[in-house]
Amino acid sequence: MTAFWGQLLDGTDFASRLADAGSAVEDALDALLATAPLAGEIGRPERLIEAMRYATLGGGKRLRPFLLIESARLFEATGPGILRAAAAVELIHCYSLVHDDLPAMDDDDLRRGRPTTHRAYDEATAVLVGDSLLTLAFDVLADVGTDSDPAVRVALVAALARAAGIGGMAGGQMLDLEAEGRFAADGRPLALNDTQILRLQAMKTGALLTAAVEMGAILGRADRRGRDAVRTFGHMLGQAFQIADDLLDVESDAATLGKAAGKDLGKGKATLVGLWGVDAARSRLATLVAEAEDALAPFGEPAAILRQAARFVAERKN
Ligand code: GRG
Repeated sequence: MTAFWGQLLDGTDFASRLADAGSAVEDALDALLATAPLAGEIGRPERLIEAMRYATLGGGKRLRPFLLIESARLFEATGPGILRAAAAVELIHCYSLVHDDLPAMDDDDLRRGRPTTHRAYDEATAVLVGDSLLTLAFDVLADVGTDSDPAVRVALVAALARAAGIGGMAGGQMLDLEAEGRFAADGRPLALNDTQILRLQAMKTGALLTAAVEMGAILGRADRRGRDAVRTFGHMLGQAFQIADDLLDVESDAATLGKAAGKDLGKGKATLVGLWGVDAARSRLATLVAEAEDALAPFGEPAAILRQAARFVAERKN
């Protein structure tokens, strides 16, 4: 951890800092997904742990862990708990991708440039992979190795639970499925207005990104103002991330994205790009990046890397 932290402090450019965070989190995830059971566990079935590793290791931008690490750094947090919390957020993200790809949800064959977990294994295993990644995330946060202060551990658990559950990601996914018209008598997509789309996306995508920066602030014992400032940043970043994602779905291809492209239109999915058109969505994206950067103004230069993250989110190609 100390070596990693020193490396991170030395890094000057965004890409190398993102890569360093990604490889440190990869190592942390690798250790958490070891085959040997933890104290209190009876056993780790070989097929399940292998599929969990497949779903988690060796892919993805690791954006959420990066945000957590950089937020923790902004608030001068130190210690191994930062990487553990970063890994916990990525475990939740990976679970959501595995379940989202299932035939009962988005029914996708490709994720992170390779077969989705239910294609590489089977549906029942993929359901259990998601369940086990979700559970492991909270196990990691609850463990004393994450922070010696139980109040901090509880605050981390609460922030992640609220972001991932009924009022956040899982709830947003429900709204998304409803918007596709799945539960409508005529099966037709619902015509959502922009307020409804923003709410759906804030829950489905924004909540976890916001939790990542908030958890960094919790580890750094930030005061209420600091925590609110990074939450505002996360909220703007989440909107920007989703608009960029929707633009990529329209303008990119599966080879670049590592997942299917053009799906939103095919399903009549409610997106701001669909509602406003590409040009207006692009202009809103630029405004959101500026708003995300503004939210960090009180922190000055130490927040430069998070401001760059907002630009990265808007300009990314996958
Ligand atoms: C199944 C509970 C449940 C929730 C699913 C995350 C999610 C909610 C759905 C994924 C589908 C999707 C494309 C959502 C839009 C934004 C998103 C989360 C994209 C994937 O995140 P990236 O680009 O992925 O950070 P990598 O692979 O880089 O980690």
